[in-house]
Amino acid sequence: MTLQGLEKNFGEKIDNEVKIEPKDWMPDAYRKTNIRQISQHAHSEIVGMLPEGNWISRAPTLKRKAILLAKVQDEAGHGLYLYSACETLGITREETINDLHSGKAKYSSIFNYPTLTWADIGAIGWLVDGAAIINQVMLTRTSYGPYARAMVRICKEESFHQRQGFEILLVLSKGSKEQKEMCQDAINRWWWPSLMMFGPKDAESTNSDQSMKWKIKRKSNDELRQNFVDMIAEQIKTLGMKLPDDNLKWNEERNHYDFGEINWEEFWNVVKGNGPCNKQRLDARRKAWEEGEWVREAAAAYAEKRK
Ligand code: BYC
Repeated sequence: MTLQGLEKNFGEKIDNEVKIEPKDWMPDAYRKTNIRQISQHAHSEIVGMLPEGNWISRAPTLKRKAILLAKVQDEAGHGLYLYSACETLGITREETINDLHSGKAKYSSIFNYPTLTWADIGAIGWLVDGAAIINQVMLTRTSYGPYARAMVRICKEESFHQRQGFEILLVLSKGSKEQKEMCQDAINRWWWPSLMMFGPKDAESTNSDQSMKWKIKRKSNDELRQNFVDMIAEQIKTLGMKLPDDNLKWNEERNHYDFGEINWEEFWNVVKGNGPCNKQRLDARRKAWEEGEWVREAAAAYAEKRK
């Protein structure tokens, strides 16, 4: 088939909501965009294990520890589904991981902030997983088949994560004066970085237009951010806490909450590698990779022996 014919076929599949599968012809740029986004997503899942993993040994009860352990393991699983989806596009897992370690590939800005108290674990579950769900429910309908299917399972697990985070904060919000303060303080610190998870404003988003045409993305960064604000502004009422934004107000005409301006300088600073924990996070991932070499070797030798 001619290149023109292949492009026409591809375009028709996108128009008719037929998923693109690994062996289908696809434009090079479509493949590259998916590799970029899926690998960044995979990296975010495994780097995201670090701030929460930091609290496994200090969870306040055995039950809390067991729940947190399960959640952090879920994130590793999400990373695995996504690295596998990425491999179907013709890049090896090693290449993808090397790009993370060399600093070439990005991962979500949110994981470059520290977890200072137990309430941060609640705030991450509620706000960070909450933001992730809003973004990922959209991605269950993304046009690349393996990515869409990975998202279905991930979203189910994220819903549980969000509820466990909210429940941690609910308990703290009904506790002692110190616990209430801890809860409010965690919300204050995680609110704005959570809004940044959706990426730059639409006007400054370099990839959105093309990704929307290819139906990789179905909603813009600002649309998803607004959905998130509308959801959280209601949920926080149950906690009896406040979001740290004096401009947050229901807008009758728009049928949405208005909210204040994000500190974009801070966002880009973190994305460029200068956030509070960027160095610590990458160092931890590189160390884990080096120390896990014998496990990879043993697994490969075992697989070879069973052939
Ligand atoms: N942080 O053109 P734009 C989780 C980059 S993990 C860092 O709008 P796009 C969880 C962007 O990559 C949640 N960089 O980009 C895990 C681009 O740079 P490049 C992770 C960001 O791709 C453990 C540039 O800025 N979720 O759920 O159209 C525990 C311009 O942006 C960020 C995903 O990864 C950021 N926040 O849209 C708990 C979802 N935002 O690549 C929870 C999948 C933007 O051109 N990803 N950049 O050099 C997406 O949906 C999209 O990639 C984004 C950005 C909406 C994030």
